[in-house]
Amino acid sequence: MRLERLEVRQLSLKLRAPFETSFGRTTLKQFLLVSASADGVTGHAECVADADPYYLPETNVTALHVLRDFLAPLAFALEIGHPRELLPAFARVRGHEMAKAALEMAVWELWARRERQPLWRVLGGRAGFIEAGVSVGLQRDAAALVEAVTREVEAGYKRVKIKIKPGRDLALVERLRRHFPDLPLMVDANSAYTLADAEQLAALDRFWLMMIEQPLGWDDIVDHATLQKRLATPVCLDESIHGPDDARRALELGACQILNVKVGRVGGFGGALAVHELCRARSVPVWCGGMLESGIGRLANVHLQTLPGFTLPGDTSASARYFEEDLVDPPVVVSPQGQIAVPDAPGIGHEIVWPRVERASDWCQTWLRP
Ligand code: OSB
Ligand code: MG
Repeated sequence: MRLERLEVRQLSLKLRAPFETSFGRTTLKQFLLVSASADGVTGHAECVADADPYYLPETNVTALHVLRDFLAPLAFALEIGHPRELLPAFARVRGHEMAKAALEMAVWELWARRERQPLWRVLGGRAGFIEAGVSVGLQRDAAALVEAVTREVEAGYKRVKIKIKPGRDLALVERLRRHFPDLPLMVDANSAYTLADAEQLAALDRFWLMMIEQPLGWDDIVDHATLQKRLATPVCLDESIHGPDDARRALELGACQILNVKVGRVGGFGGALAVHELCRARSVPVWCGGMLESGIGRLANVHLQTLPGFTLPGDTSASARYFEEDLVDPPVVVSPQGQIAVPDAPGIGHEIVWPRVERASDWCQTWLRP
């Protein structure tokens, strides 16, 4: 298969409510949508870069630059025997995993549609359901947090993650634990602490959390290893892991006991499959993170989580938590039992509603194979 045409557009979708983490507050979800065409079939994927470099260094502008000037020419030159070949073909480009992933995932989606198979099948997963978890942003105060978590538990979510940062941690967790003693609960700090906070973080041990996600530096695995030795609570890495080599090094150092896999952070499905394999071989649990994706990226995450190593519920929740009107029809919904049905139609498996995509588009560029 040879790619004939690539289309990249930027979309802006208003979030129903601001999402706040230790690194900032998002009110508008602004992202690139990549469409790859060959043999009269088109595949689509969402880029998880943001407008700003506050989670990781890539932005929509760097992703556009790297896609247009480096990745698109490499992809057009490739005779594609399987989508697994994309990531190795991009190897000369260092970093820029989110840009790589967007193009690579669009080719996987195209591949699945061409074979008339759901994405889960070409990825090697299974049909059925996945367990949905939810990520609750920083709230105004403890009462608002209890209210927000109550709403999610009542909606059926089986695992709740809350965002924390210095000064908004122990007391909130303590309060939540009083209301929900048995709830599978975890916290995500998005790199808001340093090793100097080790004692404060160790105080979380008495709340039997499932894990603490990325407490220290966004690019660190050494300090996390030091911290993990001082904590009973498992550390989970997110920001620091950009592929199987990072995962292997982090596990060898003892920097974490659990890994968050975000396809966009590890260069695409090829990277995600490799991290998944590595962790499975070592019996290290993985789960699928989220980046406030629209239905297009959200469904890609649903399919990925049908792989056997995804033994913990991820951060994939219902479209309606974030968007008034999603770009896919039907939207992603969560059952009262806290599950999401895995679609069986080709590709991501739900229809993309193009008039909505057009309405949300800021601009669109088309590149043809030279
Ligand atoms: O650290 O997992 C994170 C959102 C944006 C950037 C980073 C993170 C998150 C989330 C939200 O936690 C997960 C979601 O619901 O998509
Ligand atoms: Mg995280």
